[in-house]
Amino acid sequence: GVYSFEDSPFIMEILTELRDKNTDSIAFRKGLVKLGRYMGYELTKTMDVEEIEVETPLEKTRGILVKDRRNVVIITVLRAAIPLMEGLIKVFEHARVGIVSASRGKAPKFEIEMNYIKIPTVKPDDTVIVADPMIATGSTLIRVLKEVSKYGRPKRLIILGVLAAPEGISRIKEAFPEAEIFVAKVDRELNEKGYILPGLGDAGDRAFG
Ligand code: U5P
Repeated sequence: GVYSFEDSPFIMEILTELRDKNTDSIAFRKGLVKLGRYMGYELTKTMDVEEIEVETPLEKTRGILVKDRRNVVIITVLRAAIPLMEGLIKVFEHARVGIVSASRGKAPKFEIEMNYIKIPTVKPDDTVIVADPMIATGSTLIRVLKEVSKYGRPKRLIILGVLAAPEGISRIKEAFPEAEIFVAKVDRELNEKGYILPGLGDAGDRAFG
C-alpha cells in the first residue's frame, strides 16, 4: 500500500516550507534532511523488534532491539535524495548506501538515463529503502528498482519520497507490487511536463541551484 504522513502536523509543516517558492536552497536542504530523519523515525514503527534483557546498574530488566534497523540499505537517487539520505542515516546509522544517478528526459517519452550505479549486495534480511523525493511519472523509480533487483532480494522494499502523483504510484505498484511506498503526501496530479501539482517544483534545482 501507500502510507502518507498527512496526520503528522510536524511533517506537514516541513512540507509546507518546502512547497513555499520563497524557501531558499539552504532551508530547502535542511527541510529534506529533517523529513529524512522524521520519516525514518516513523518507519521504525513498522519494523520487527526483538525483546532483549538489559542490566541497569541496579538490576536486570527487559528492553527491545529494533533488529531491522541494523539491516538497512539506502539507495540514494541523485541529486535531490542526498539531503533525504543524510536524514535517514541518522536513524539507520548502520545503513549501507548505494548511489545511482538517473535523469529523466523530456515529455512525452520521459526516457531515463542512468550513468552511475553503485549498489551494495542486498541480503535476504535487509530492508532496502530507495530514497527519491519526487515520484512523478514513476519512470525513474521503476528504472532504479529494476537495477536494484539485480543485487539481491530483500526482506522489504521501501520507497521513501516527499510527494507522489497518483499516476506514478499506480505505475510502480504495477511493476513492483511488493514495494511499500512511504511519502509525506500524495499530491493531486501531473502537469503535461511531468511536474507534480501543486508540488514543490524541481527538487534537485531547489536544493542545489
Ligand atoms: N521531479 C521533480 N519535481 C516534480 C517532478 C519530478 O523534482 O514535480 C524530478 C525528481 O527529481 C525525480 C524525478 O527524481 O523527477 C522523478 O520523475 P519521474 O521519473 O517519477 O517522472
